[in-house]
Amino acid sequence: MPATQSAPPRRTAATAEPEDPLPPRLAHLPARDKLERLLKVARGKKKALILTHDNPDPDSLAAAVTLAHILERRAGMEARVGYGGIIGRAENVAFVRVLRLPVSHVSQLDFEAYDFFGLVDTQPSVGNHSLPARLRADVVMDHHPLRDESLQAPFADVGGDFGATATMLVEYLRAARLEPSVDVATALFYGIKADTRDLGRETTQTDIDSYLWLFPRCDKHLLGQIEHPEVPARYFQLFHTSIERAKVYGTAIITDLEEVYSPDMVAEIAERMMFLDGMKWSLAYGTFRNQLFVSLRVKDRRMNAGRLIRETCESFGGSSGGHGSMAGARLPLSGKASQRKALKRELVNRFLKAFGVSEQRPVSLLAAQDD
Ligand SMILES: [Mn+2]
Repeated sequence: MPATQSAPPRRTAATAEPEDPLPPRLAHLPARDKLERLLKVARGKKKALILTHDNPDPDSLAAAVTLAHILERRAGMEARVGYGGIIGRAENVAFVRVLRLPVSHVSQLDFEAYDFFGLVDTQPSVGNHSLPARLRADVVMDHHPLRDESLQAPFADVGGDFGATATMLVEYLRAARLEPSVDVATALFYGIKADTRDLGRETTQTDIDSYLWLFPRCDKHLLGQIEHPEVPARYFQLFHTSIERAKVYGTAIITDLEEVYSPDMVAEIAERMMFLDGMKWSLAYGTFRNQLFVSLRVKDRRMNAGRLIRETCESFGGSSGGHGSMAGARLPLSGKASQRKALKRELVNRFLKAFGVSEQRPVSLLAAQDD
């Protein structure tokens, strides 16, 4: 991705004090150099809090736990991992339980007790994390496309050729000559596996190298417990609802899930619906705690799901993020039921237009004909 390499970091007069220069872009430096810079930024700090994005996925959790581990072992800090939202998908619940990952909900943490903050698999300006606005992230590590604001962090390793943030952390681990525990190795392995869908989606050679390095170090039995978890009855109930409500518009499938028991179910269903024959677009949305969660999947390689969702949802407020083939947004919902309904209708219309199928008559998935 040379696009992230060429332009020097933007700086304004206000941020250009000589004692506080913006750090260089790190994505393409050798891991040893990046590690050295990381440890330099951590020097003199005592307690680190590493945050995942809200409603964290395995990639985010594995990366956060590994960064905390590196800071403890190589920077002599005390480090904890926190997350906002909920861990909802059955696989992700099993992931945290089976691997006994030391992660805490932000409601259990006192931000004042820390003097060092990290964000992984997200960036300060993305908005899908729980770092209070008054606090600055000291470290940002994320494989998603760089947001310029991230360069204001003392240490920002963002972008680069990685299908998962876990892949980036494997490089740091190796540069630090740290041998991960079986639990951490399994977490990283599953993080890469899940984010790249078994190395079949937006995967680079670095992901494959990390995956192979982790393979002999991880516990396949535990992995099996994570990948094939027991699920609650409401999981099937929600799937039932989603199949009943899904509508096909030519090459797009759109699913209104109403209330969901966990925001990441929206992503799971968008993903599953994409499997329908002939689909190029899958959009699912559902409400959780007064927010509308939107998830988009795109098969067309020329399209960028992250950009599309940002452009489509921007004016609704809230936050959005994503990359080539997958993206998500969460929008604040307020007002009366009729206003919420109108917002959803407007949202769907915008997407139909973006998909180029606004002229198509919708067909219920249950009535759709196979070719
Ligand atoms: Mn990720």
